[in-house]
Amino acid sequence: MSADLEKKLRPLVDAIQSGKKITFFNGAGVSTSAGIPDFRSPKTGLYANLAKLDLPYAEAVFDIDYFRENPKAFYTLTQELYPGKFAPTKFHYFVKLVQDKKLLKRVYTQNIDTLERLAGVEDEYIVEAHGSFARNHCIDCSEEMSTETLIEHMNNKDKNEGIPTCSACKGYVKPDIVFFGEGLPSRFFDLWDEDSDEVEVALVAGTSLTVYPFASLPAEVGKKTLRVLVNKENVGDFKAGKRRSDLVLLHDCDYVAEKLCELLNWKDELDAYIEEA
Ligand code: CNA
Repeated sequence: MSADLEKKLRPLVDAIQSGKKITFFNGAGVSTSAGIPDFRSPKTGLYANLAKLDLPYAEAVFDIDYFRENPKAFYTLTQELYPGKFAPTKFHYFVKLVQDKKLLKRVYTQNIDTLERLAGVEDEYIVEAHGSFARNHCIDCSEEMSTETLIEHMNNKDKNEGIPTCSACKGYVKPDIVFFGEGLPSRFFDLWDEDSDEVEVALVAGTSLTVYPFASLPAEVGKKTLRVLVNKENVGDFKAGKRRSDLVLLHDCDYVAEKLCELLNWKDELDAYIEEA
């Protein structure tokens, strides 16, 4: 490890060793090494690779008004991204290790891939700010559709071109992931009300901090909070509202998780979680 990174990590290592709890704020960058593309990385990001869907603009694939008119783009993409095809990364297992050390406060995640759950992080700690694929509802009458039925509809290309349709009203069915133009789950607001004053260490990882209201969370933590950014580029309030105590680590998420574990003497446990998976 470079001496520079080790020196930069020191305040975080000290905070963890003194028993401070970590609140994670995760984005798509924590899952790219699992093989799930993020949105905005140039060349590899989803938005750079949506040409085949013939969209009027890239974000339309996750826009509720566009979905009402043309659900096919979303379902074409969903075939590639559907949970079950991907395994958690080193970074996800680091979060689980923090939980098992009783040092986890919460994991706010923008991701819809459920990899925090798959790594073994418990429900009570997870806030899926942008929902997940776990449940599905009709966008017209709100009737629920089971995941098994949704997958059956998706796989049956002869019926409605594989687009899941409500048995009650024939409206389109969509997984409960939050689209542009939709509200976030109440759990996000309720828990942030409880947690925002109690964040000791804010570890923000793999996010461009461009989607609100999630993007504003790191700016809302108290002045005594140690804020850490692990990302390939400097973003959001780490750039616009930089605090003197901020740690900005412009590195790969898995790399930082591994180096942190080395400094904490947790490396064997991290490796064991990954081997057992
Ligand atoms: P984004 O806007 O694509 O930004 C990702 C950020 O992560 C960028 O700043 C990258 O530089 C950075 N990055 C990428 N790979 C790594 C890495 N290995 N190590 C460190 N940094 C890395 O994604 P956001 O999460 O900020 O945007 C919010 C959207 C993305 C949410 O609504 C998500 O639902 C949505 N999304 C989720 C997934 C998923 O569930 N895995 C995948 C793609 C998009």
